[in-house]
Formats: sequence, structure tokens, C-alpha cells
Amino acid sequence: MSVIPSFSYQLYLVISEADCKERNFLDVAEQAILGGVDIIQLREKNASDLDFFEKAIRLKEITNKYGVPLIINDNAFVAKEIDAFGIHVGNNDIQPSFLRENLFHNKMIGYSIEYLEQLENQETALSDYLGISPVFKTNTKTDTVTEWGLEGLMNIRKLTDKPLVAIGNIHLKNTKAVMDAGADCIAIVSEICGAENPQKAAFQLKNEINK
Ligand code: TZP
Ligand code: MG
Repeated sequence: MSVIPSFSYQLYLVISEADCKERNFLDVAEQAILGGVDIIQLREKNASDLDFFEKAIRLKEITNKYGVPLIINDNAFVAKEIDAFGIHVGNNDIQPSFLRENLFHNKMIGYSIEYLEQLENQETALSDYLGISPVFKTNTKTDTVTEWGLEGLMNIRKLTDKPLVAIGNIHLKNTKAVMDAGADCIAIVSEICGAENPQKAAFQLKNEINK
């Protein structure tokens, strides 16, 4: 069972230094929070543990300042060391059951759904929210399995009560459709990290969610 009593987040920023290009990713994160981002995941695919740890510590100073939860992608070592709010893992990563039993009794665990069969496994049952990954094809992550589309998302909505975080090529124009299809929250990389004004981009997305 999940251990987080309620999932009240609507706009989830997934950030890496590389996705922010020449800008300081810490500034982008802070602006995004000021614009309305509720929860942030640090996703550093090619960083060493030490590099990831250093970035996470610096980002946590900002998320703590605003009371925004920080989730670490995949790396249980970093999540544990910085006392992150939670961890997000996929089908091929360290699994929620192992994390729950050994490391993260009281931390949020997010789990990406790439196959419908995952909805029946104990990993889903033990997670606090499910990442619907990806809803639409995206250049930000190309090694994906299923493109769920709005229909896939609607179908998953019927099969589970878990909070659903939709990710993958979500932007201002399709946000409302994704929410209407049953998402509880949308997760964004490029629409915020690549925006000229990340604060404004987050603000507009949040407005769209609440329409
Ligand atoms: N997982 C599934 S799609 C994706 C991740 C991390 C990337 C989403 O990035 P964007 O730029 O919001 O499409
Ligand atoms: Mg992963």
C-alpha cells in the first residue's frame, strides 16, 4: 500500500541540468516554483553519484525554501543521502517493493507504467503515484515503449484509483485534454525547462490545469 495519505500535486517539473541548456537549472527550478510548480523531480541520467548528489543537495535548498517536495529519479543512494521526499522509478529500475522494504518506509514512491500488465503487480500496489509514460511521443525521452495517448490514459483511469501523473510532450495546448482524460497531475520537462520564461510557462500551465 502507499504511505502518502494524499496526492495533492497538479504540476510536476522534471528537471535536469542538461534540459535547462545554458541556464542555471537552480534558477529555472526556482522560477518554476514561483510560477506554480507543486513538486519537482531531479532526473540526471548521465551524472555520477557524486555529481547527482551535489546537484540534489543544491536543489533541495531551493525546494525546502518553498516547501516543495523533491523527488529523485532512480538513484536510491542520492534519495537516501539527501533525505528526499521520494523517489521515482521505472519498470527496469530498482523496484518499489525493494525500496519500501529496505529504504523508504515513509517516502513517496512513484512508478512509471509502460505496460498495462504492471497495473496488476505488487509494485503498482506499493507505489504512491503512477507515471503514465509517455502519453505522447517526445524528443526528450526516446527509449520509450508505449505511447498511451488520451485513450490509453482514459483506460488506465478506469483500472486504478492511484494518482496518475501524465508525462510526455505535454504542453499548454494539450494540458486540458490530458486532465480531462483522467490525469491528476501533469509532468513537464521542455515546456518549462526550455521556456524563455519558466515562471510564466509554469503559471500558464497551472491555469490551464485549473480551467
Ligand atoms: N518520461 C516519459 S516521457 C519523459 C520522461 C522523463 C520526458 C518528458 O519530457 P517533455 O519534454 O515534457 O516531453
Ligand atoms: Mg528510470
